[in-house]
Amino acid sequence: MLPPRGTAASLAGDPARPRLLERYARFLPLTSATPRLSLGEGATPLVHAERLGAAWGLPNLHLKLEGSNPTGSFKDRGMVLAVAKALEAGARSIVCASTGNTSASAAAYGAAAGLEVVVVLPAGRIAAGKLLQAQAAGATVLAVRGSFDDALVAVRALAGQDEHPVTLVNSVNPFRLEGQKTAAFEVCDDLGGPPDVLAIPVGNAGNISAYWMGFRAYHAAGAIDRLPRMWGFQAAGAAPIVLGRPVEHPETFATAIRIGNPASWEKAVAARDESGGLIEAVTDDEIFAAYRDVVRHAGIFCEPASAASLAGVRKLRAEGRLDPDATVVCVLTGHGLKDPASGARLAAAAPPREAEATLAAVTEALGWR
Ligand code: AN7
Repeated sequence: MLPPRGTAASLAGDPARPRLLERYARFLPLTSATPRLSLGEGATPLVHAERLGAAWGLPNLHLKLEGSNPTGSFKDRGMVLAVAKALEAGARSIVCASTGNTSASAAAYGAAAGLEVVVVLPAGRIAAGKLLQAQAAGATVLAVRGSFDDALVAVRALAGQDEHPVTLVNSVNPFRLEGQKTAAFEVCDDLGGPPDVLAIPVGNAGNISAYWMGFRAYHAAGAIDRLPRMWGFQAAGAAPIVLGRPVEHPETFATAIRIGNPASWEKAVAARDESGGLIEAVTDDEIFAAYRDVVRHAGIFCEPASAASLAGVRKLRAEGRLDPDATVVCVLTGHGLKDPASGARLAAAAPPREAEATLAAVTEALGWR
């Protein structure tokens, strides 16, 4: 027998790895009635990518590995809080639109909390691993004919009706950004201060807004004495903020950021302007090259959208717009295993060689003799 709805998963007490909600409790809107839900999100690695950085002329290049979260993306930081607050409010159902990762995260945290989960996805445009995650966790998957932007309009309406109360857990839910801002705290804690540049992919524009909230909160609390510049990167075929107008038919192989009308548009522009930063576009070819090179030269397999942050930093460094001594953190937002079809494009360059299982045949196949 399953325990009743609302009994949430939590971490066994390892003081070296506190729950995200407890580690940063003083910065989060928690009450004594908020369940301390956890699947082990947060405390993700910050890796100094020395070989990749040296190749790009950036010796202080660091990668924030958000693919190390429980469902393989940064979405878990915000989802844990959004679902905990939904439980606190007595919700029974949650719903989201998604390009894939939000739905995977909502499905997992909703399952742990015993909630009904409905995910609305643009049909045929979700990376295979993400779709499978939502299905495996028992979410109701609704594939709509349209874009992510169309799906978001639909779920906002669904969450606004009274007949079947349902909590919206897209990033228009304020608890999502509150949870996601914890990544900025971790970056500062691990570096011993803020980076000079925080580079991040931009889709619905929630994450860049959340990081900026986090840096400002840490600054206001005296935990850091200056603020980083926020550098956001959109895919060239889905770059509404760069163009200054919505894109009706966004297109990029980085499906996570195939978004034409971001919900957090104004917040992202404010993060850019208040930090003295920028939001620019990178082409699919530039994204693919970074996606390939970060796994080849840093051993980190991220998903294509994540590599937009790297592609942008590489391009701006090559254009002489980034000081070589700068401390740069690129946020790698999701794990490479989520998108096997894109991974197959990397694998195609290195097909397996076949050989009999003998020393002679194996050395021959390797070309070692
Ligand atoms: C890997 O899952 O929008 O700018 O519905 O999955 O905060 O939207 C995902 C976005 C970057 C962009 N990297 O972040 C969704 C969704 C990855 C992502 C982004 C997403 P936002």
